[in-house]
Formats: sequence, C-alpha cells, structure tokens
Amino acid sequence: MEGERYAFLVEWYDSLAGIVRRYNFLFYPKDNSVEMIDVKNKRIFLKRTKEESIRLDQCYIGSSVNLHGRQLKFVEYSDTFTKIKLSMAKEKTLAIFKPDIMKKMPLLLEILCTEGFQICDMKTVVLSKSAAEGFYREHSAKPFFRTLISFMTEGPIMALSLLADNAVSRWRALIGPTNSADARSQAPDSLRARFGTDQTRNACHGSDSVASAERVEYFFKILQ
Ligand code: IDP
Ligand code: MG
Repeated sequence: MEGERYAFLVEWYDSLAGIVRRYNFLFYPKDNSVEMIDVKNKRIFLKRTKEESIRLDQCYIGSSVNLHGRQLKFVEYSDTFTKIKLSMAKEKTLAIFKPDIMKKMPLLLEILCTEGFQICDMKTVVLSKSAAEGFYREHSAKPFFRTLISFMTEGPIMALSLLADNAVSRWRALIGPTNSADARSQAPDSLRARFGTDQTRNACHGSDSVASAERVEYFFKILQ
C-alpha cells in the first residue's frame, strides 16, 4: 500500500525573478519523501525524493520550511484529506497586548503558557501614527478610526507570534468579543472581559484568519 499523502500549497519567493512561485507540495510519511509540482505549468518541479530534513509536524499553515536553500511558505491545504486530517494541527497567529494592559505583562504571559500557546516571537514597540494606520488600514473609513489610532499609539504594545493547535480561533475565543462590556456579559473569563474597558480600550488584538495572521510579519520584519 502506498500510504498517506499530504498536500499543501506552498509559496517560494524567487528573488532572482522577483516573483512568488507556487507549488503543490506533497509529503509521503511512509518513506518521508517530498514531491513538488509547479501550480502554474503543472510540471514536476521536484521529483519524489526522500528528504530527511522534512517532518510532517513542520508542515502546517503559516509555517516556513527550508528545502534545498529555498524558503517555502505553507499557505493552504491543497486537498480535503489533508485539510480534515490536519485541521487540528498547529497554526500561528498574531496577538497584540494593547497599551492599556502592558502593566499586566507577567500575568498575561502566565495565562498564555497555561492556555498552551507557545511564544515563537515577541516584540515591544511604540507604534508610530503611520504604522498604526497601516496595521488597521481596513478600518480607515470607520467613525472610530481616529480614536483607535490615538489609543494604539499612546504607549508601548507587545506583539506576539503564537503557535498552538487552531491558534487563530483559540486565541480569538480567549480574548472574547470586541466590546469589553459585551465580553463581560457573554464571555466573563475572556481577557477583554477581565482587562478591557470599553469598545476601543479592549486589551488585546487577535488575527481573525490564517491569512491576516500573516501580518505577524508586519511586526517582526517590517517594523523596526
Ligand atoms: P477585533 O479587534 O475584535 O477584530 P475590529 O472590528 O477588527 O475588532 O476592530 C479593531 C479594533 O477597533 C477593536 O479591537 C477596537 O479596539 C476598535 N473598535 C472596533 N469597533 C469599535 C467601535 O465600534 N467603537 C470604538 N472602537 C472600536
Ligand atoms: Mg479585526
């Protein structure tokens, strides 16, 4: 029997050509082999080869793996089998402790660990006005935008890249509803219920999807 095969869509930034190349990345646990097919021209890019350096637990949405000098970014599952089998698998999300709760840092870090989140990266920054506006650009037309920007720039924030099974939805569940008052009535144990004040001063940020979790790069690569 051939055994299981896991399929992912991966991206590699080809710096020479200046374009992002996309591949179907196939992993066969039985003999720890990898095969890669170019999504665009459907040609085999890497014929099935045993790759000692690749393990299944490194293959999850949001992860980056180095294969023969190429940094491959795992973007999506490419078949239903893989999605169902691994959807409880590890994900990364972006969490932010906003200026209103920076003084509670020791307690917050303890909660993160107790809840089973692994901290992959953390960074304290004071956001400039333009950095905060860039981060929240999809809200630029909202009536609360100016209040939000002045809140997010009033003092340091802590950005964290968190890893856990289903990290995106688990972190959103732990922080609770956007409005701290709603959080107190609907999710009294949530972080926004415990530490937030109102609709704006709500203690934490959490990415709402795997795609937006990639903004983690905004903090760890782009912002100094
Ligand atoms: P989220 O942080 O729960 O994803 P979003 O709707 O994406 O909520 O809004 C981003 C941030 O903008 C919120 O966390 C909060 O600080 C602020 N905000 C959202 N809605 C309101 C509002 O109606 N009034 C004031 N501030 C708001
Ligand atoms: Mg949001």
